[in-house]
Amino acid sequence: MADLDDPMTDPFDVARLAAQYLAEVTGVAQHDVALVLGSGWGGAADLLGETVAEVPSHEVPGFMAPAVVGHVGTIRSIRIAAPDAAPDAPARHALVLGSRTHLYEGKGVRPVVHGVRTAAVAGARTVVLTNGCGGLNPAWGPGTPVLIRDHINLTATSPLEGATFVDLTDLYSPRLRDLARTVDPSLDEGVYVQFRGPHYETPAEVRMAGRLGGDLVGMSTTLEAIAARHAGLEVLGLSLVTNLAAGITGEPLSHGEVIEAGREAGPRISALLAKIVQAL
Ligand code: 8IG
Repeated sequence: MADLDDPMTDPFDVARLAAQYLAEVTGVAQHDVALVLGSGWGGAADLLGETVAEVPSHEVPGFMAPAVVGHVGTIRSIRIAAPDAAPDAPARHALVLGSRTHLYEGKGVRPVVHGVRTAAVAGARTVVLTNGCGGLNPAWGPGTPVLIRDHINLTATSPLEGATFVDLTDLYSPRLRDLARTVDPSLDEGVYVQFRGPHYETPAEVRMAGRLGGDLVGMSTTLEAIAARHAGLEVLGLSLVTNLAAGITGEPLSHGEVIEAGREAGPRISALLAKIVQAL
């Protein structure tokens, strides 16, 4: 079996196996859009449309079991409900990746981006990357969704191997950000800074992120966005601010607080995300 861990394996070969497996078990030959649901965003799947099939992630070639409590370990195929404005539009299908592998798990970069590569091979043209994160802007209280405008990758790594030079100008599609704002004109935008984690930042690191031009701090998304662009996907990034970043308020951060903010904001942001996907 093709193994992502083997440096001789082409990770796209494993993505092809995964996409083929998903097509077989879901009965959906082609998916149109993929979603990666991070902390707080899990409820969106139920609002998107009718679930056609649900598969435990670790049964799909190249996927790992989830490592974090509060993350859902399944991949779902969902028939996207037609938007009110176009009830007779042709059926579209979403591939919903309910768990992600994080760089901090120490399994390398390939597993981190395997989901978006699989989505690209499965036919997706668009990927929506969501996450829970810390916010630097005191006006963004816990529970505020923010569009990712750009990112700063502080992981010191890349999902691309060899001399693969990919343009990241407009990585986070201006077209899709505009479209999201047609659903909710109040959505703000920010620059997402990815740290490796799993520890949260020190207050000095948060100040550094701010001076570098960052607005949001987290432990995911940027490597997936790079891999998505490389694979030809148009990227929409949505962050849920679940906590103010370390040192902004002086209060300590807790994983419990993060989960609770996600739970509280869940129904509201899930409805927002479902409407955005229906409008894509
Ligand atoms: I949820 O404050 C969540 N994820 N790095 N910092 C980092 N990741 C996060 C944070 C945070 N909150």
